[in-house]
Amino acid sequence: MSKQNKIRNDWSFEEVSNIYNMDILSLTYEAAHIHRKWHNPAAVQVCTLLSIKTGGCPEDCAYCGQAARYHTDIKVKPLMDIDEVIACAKRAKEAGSTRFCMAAAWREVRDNRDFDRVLKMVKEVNALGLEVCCTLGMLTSDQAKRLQEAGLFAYNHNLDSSSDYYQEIISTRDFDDRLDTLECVRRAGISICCGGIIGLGESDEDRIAMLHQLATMPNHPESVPINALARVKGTPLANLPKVHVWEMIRMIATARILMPKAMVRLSAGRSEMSTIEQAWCFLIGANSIFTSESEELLVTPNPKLAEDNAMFKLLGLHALPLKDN
Ligand code: SAM
Ligand code: DTB
Ligand code: SF4
Repeated sequence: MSKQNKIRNDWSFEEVSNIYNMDILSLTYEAAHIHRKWHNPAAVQVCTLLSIKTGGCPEDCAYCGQAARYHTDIKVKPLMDIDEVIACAKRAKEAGSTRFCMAAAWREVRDNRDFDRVLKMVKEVNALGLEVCCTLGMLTSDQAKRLQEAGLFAYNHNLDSSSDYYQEIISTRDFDDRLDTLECVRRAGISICCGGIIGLGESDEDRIAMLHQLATMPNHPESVPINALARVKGTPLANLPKVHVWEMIRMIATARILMPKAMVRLSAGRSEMSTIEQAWCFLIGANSIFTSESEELLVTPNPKLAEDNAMFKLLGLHALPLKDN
């Protein structure tokens, strides 16, 4: 059993690989042990996700149902009104969420009236006492600063995959663009939410490389979402095989061991997982889920609120309460 009592940023590729490749029961035991040392294992943060601008995105991310160039069944929706968003955030808070994440299908933020509207949304959601998170694509340092001043708590911008595999999945931007945005976010003093997706056809080495990159950042991301590919009809990856739950478990457990303090979020993929499978994820270190009123994450299915509440009750979990500030 590792005696990990401190945060490390100097993991070698080989160390990460050795953890990732442990036999599943030893990995489970080790990750569960570390999880219990750093977190209350009964507390799971509930984050509400809202797609504030849906579809019509100019990027070509091969996994994404919102890319304009693929023929998906998704309806394009313009940027939502502030009032609607705030009403949704209030309901989310009442339902036990402590984090509200607004996602826009944009390649990058532009300095226009839409951004001004998003800044107002951030301000108002922050005033509700929720952790407010956005994922809006690429940012400049000035835009990151304006978001921070409006009260943004966290910004989600995933590595998605290894730097090598990234170019197989996206051609309209490169991996370094992702890193540049993350740097702007960090410098603006915003908390970082950064993880990735598995099931894109990548190898185990790609997964290990992505985890290695996250775990060797000078400061670990405070939040690490692990997504299983949600296969969207019409996208180039629609016919790939379903991600097996053991693969999610391996990713989550390794992330938990490498980045003990981070919130590890069991993100896309839950609707295809049983309660027992999700329970295993909570056991080995996942301590957050995404919910949404629409029963869709952004454009793919997600469990119903009532199902999640029943699962929490059955597993003896509770929603992580708001921190007293
Ligand atoms: N447009 C912004 C961007 O790409 O950064 C924000 C929204 S995007 C939906 C946020 C993240 O969701 C992506 O980086 C990706 O990791 C994840 N994601 C998108 N589509 C997915 C899918 N079909 N299955 C699993 N994860 C997905
Ligand atoms: C993240 O890593 N996962 C969430 C959140 N960040 C924005 C979104 C997942 C999207 C899943 C597919 C969809 O519904 O479009
Ligand atoms: Fe656009 Fe984001 Fe989807 Fe890529 S993942 S196509 S940037 S919405």
